Amino acid sequence: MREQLLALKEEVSKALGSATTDQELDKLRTRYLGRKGPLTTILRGMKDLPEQERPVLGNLANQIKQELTGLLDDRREKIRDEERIRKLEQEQIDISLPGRRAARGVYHPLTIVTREIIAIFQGMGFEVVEGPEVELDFYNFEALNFPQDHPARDMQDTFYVAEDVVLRTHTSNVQIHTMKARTPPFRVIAPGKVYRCDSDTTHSPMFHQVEGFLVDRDVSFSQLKGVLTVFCQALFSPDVPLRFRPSYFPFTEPSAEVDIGCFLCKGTGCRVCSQTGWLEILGSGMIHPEVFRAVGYDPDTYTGFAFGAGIERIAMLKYGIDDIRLFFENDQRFLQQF
Ligand code: 2NM
Repeated sequence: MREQLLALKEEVSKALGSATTDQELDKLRTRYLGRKGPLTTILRGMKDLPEQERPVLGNLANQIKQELTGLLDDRREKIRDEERIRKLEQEQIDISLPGRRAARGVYHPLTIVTREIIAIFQGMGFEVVEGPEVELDFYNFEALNFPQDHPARDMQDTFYVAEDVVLRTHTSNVQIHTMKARTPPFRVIAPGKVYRCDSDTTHSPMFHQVEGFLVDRDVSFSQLKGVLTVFCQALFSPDVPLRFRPSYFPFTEPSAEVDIGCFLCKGTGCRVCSQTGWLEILGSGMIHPEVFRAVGYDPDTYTGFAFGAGIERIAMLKYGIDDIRLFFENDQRFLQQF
């Protein structure tokens, strides 16, 4: 039995040495040290031994069982260490590899155009002022000399929030706030979001405008022409053809729209300029005396001019974009082009 035990120890030690996985070790444990294994059988056979041999062999058997259990645990530990090292080596990070470049953002075309417009007017001494997009009827219509029954006030054209609260339909509300809060002279531009019930390839229910105005004593129409001429030349080109065409707005008198020569057909007439050879860029005029009265200014003391332009329209003309909705879909293939 002693030889049997020693041979078993030898056999198991060898088998353990060649095991390479946790699962193999589990199998060996069941096979040799389990309830149906040879060691258990030997230990069970102890009772048939002569009395004086029992303690010695019993001791040996228990000692071998302990040794083998220890060996098994050591082997398991070693396999796990090796596995861990193998994994660490496999997962090693090559810090010499070039990194993946972070995607670089670009400015939205409307941001580019808005900033360009702002910079041009800042160059002529205008300051930027912002105002609320949710506005009282007074600031959006009443103070701007829109009659009670003006079609722009129609629910078909204006988003109403309440009976006398609207989403502003132009940024002229900023002019009213500014005039009420300050004393002339001043020159201000108001860029921002505006809202109208309208939606097709050239109209969006939310779009952007920049309006500007200048108030002082003895402001003349030729000063309006000078400022808007400088603006158009800076925005488009120094030799862009310009035309001031009589128009009508409730808040200005006289009023004029500013056209530039169509840069696509050079004035001969095409689809973009509807065969006129001209593109409408700005609305403008001398501030109406009624607007001054509404903000508490004496129209015999103060004079001024104002103007407004749609930023999407200018961006569409500048970049040759034919659908306004492209600005608001945020398709990277579109946005990355500017
Ligand atoms: C335009 C065209 C013409 C305008 C007028 C005023 C105010 F408040 F001073 F009367 N603000 N903006 C104006 C004038 C706006 O946009 C097409």
